Formats: sequence, C-alpha cells, structure tokens
Amino acid sequence: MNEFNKSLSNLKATQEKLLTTKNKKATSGNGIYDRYANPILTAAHAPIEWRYDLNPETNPYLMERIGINATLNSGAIKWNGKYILVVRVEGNDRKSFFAIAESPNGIDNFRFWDEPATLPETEEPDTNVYDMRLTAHEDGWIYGVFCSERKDPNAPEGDLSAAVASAGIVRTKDLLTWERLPDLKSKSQQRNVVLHPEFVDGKYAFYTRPQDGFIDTGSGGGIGWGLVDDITNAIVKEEKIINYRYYHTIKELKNGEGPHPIKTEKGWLHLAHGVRNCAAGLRYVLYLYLTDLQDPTKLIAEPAGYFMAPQDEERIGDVSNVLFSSGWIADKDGTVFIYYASSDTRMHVATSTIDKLLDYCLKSPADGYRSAASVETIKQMVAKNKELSKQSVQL
Ligand code: M1P
Repeated sequence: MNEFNKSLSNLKATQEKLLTTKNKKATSGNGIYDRYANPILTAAHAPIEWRYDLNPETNPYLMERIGINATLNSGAIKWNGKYILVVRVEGNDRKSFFAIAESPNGIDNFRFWDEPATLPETEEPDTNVYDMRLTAHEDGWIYGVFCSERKDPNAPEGDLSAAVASAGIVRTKDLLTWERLPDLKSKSQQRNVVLHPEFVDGKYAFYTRPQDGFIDTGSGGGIGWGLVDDITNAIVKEEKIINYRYYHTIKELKNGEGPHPIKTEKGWLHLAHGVRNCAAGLRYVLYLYLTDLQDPTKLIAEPAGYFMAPQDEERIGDVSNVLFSSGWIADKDGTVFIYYASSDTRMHVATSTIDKLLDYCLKSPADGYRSAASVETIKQMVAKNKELSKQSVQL
C-alpha cells in the first residue's frame, strides 16, 4: 500500500472508531437528568469527504483542505424512527451552516448525511446562519427558524464587526428540500426565535428575544411572544414578554428560548438559556420553566437558578463557560433527550423523563431574589426533614 492509501485508511479507521463509540450514562447524582460520558458530535465527526480531496494526483500529501471548527447548537426532531439533529457546523472560516446528523438511539452513533443542507437565500443574502430550532407544526410543515446575520449597513466606516441579527425561516416536508420564507419582521433585532407547534387563536405564535443591538438585549426584557397572521410574510406587530430577566439571577443579562416547549399534561415545558456577566466573561446556563396549557404566555412554575451549567470539559472551548440548547426530543415513553452544546464547540446529550422534569419544575423552590430568602427556603427543607426523621423514629 502506498503512503497516500495508508494515510487514508488510517484516517477512515480513526473516524469510524469515533463514530461507532458507545456512549455511557455518567450519572449526575441530582436525580433530575443524566449526562453521558462522550460528546455526541464533534468537528472530527464531519465526513472525510467534506474536508479532504481524496484524489492522490491533486492532494498527494492527503492534506485537509477544508477545516471544520465546531459542531454546536442543533435543532432536533424524531423522524422516521431516527433521532435527527440539524447541526450548526462552523468551518475554520467562521461561517456556520446546517447539516443533518442522525442516530438510531439518540445517544451515540450520530452520523452526518452526505452533504450539508442547501439553504436558499433571500434577496439580501445572509453572511452567517446558525442555531436552527425545528418545529413540526400542526399545519403539516416542519419549520426551521434560525439566526441570519448580516453586516450592519449603518456601521461607521472601518467597523467590521457591527452586525444585524434577524430570524430566518425555512420549511420542509422531507428535511432535504428547504423552502425559504421571508425573514420575520419585528420592531427590533432578533435572535433565539422559535415557532410554537400549535396555532394560537388561529395564528402562528413565535417565541422572540427582542434586543437593542446585535449582542445587547438591553431594554428587551426577556423572552417574548408574538402572533403572526401569515407565516409566508411573518410580521410580529406586538411582543409580550413571557419570561422576564431579573437582577442577580442566572439570566440577569440575557435569556433566550431553547427548542419549542414540550406539551405535557401539566403545561408547556420550556428549556431556555440564561446569561450573566462575570470577571471570566459571559456565563451561559440552561433553565426550565412551565407555562399554562390554555395560555402558553402564563408562567406556572420556574425553579430558582440553573437546571444545567457547564462542568468539567464542558467549560472549555471556543467560547468558554457556555451551555446552549436549541433541540430536545420527547419520546412516546416519556424519555426526553436534551441536546446541548458546550462552549460553542461540541454537542452532548442528557436524558431525563417528562415526569421528572415536571416534578423538578413544580416542586423545586422558586427564586426569592435575596440571600435571606434562599436561607429561609433551606431552613424550611431542613425543618420538614427533621419532622420526617422524628416520625420515622416514632415508627
Ligand atoms: O456564544 C454563546 C451564544 O451566544 C449567542 O446567544 P445569545 O444570542 O443568547 O447571546 C449565540 O450566538 C449562540 O449561537 C451562542 O452559542
């Protein structure tokens, strides 16, 4: 075997080993969810055919010609019995694009489809696209809502980083061909826009995240909600904040809806991210909240603090100290697969159940917004436990 063929067969064998590695539960011990030992998708999972010219004549050294930097913030859906992720893949050139990866069991053996998805552009081409949330809507389409980023046309000369974010919308029936609809129009820039799966008052309903600038959510207030008459010309005229930000909480700086909420017997179960600033920079964590089944804008419960925060290797990556989720899948048996990215670098899964997540939402104490209130909550727990141990002694 010549050098080229030897290197290629090593490359293929190494990747095959990675792709077929079994994942194991790494029990968190908190009773709410389980993490898994290995990330489910990394840059190294990207197909060799995307990255290497496999012709020995034109690539005699078998060099990687197109580098992949990260696999992150993925939309998720169960499709034909497979666990599908629409992955945000970021190249070494800093451009993100979408590519589908599928797994037979939702926790390992994720494999990318042959080619990245072709996303039609609007008349105003996107510079960068990312973070697609998928919604199988009751109208029969599967929608993908994502962030479309373009250079700020009003940026002062020489400012090459000012950008404008808006919500791009595509829809499909087969995950292969995507129809691009006009971007969502609203009063402000938008990121983290998500389509609710059902009509509300006969209209399409969107979770929004009004923001003052590209990064700054400023007066935006939190996660918003707006109704749209026509999805082929989506205009949000009014936004109502349904999940607020508060001083000295995990979401005091920003928050954003994750995937669309899961419908449960006890309400709409939401997964979101909260951001605070600190000396180490922005810290992104995940939290849950529950809204009313009849009125999805009405908050029923929200446990204090975070549900998941970056830990161990998850803390480190391109943008360190970040957990971000834009996809989860609820199976018919009640298992929930939570797909999250760590530090804008790689994808992971955690599993739980609808029952456990509802129990967590409904029975974990809410934020009292003061240290003294937190102490009071702990003392109440201790008092209840003391009472319980007295009763068991008496028995
Ligand atoms: O870098 C962390 C995240 O930052 C942005 O999220 P948000 O708009 O809530 O601040 C997004 O760029 C997201 O992709 C990224 O993971």
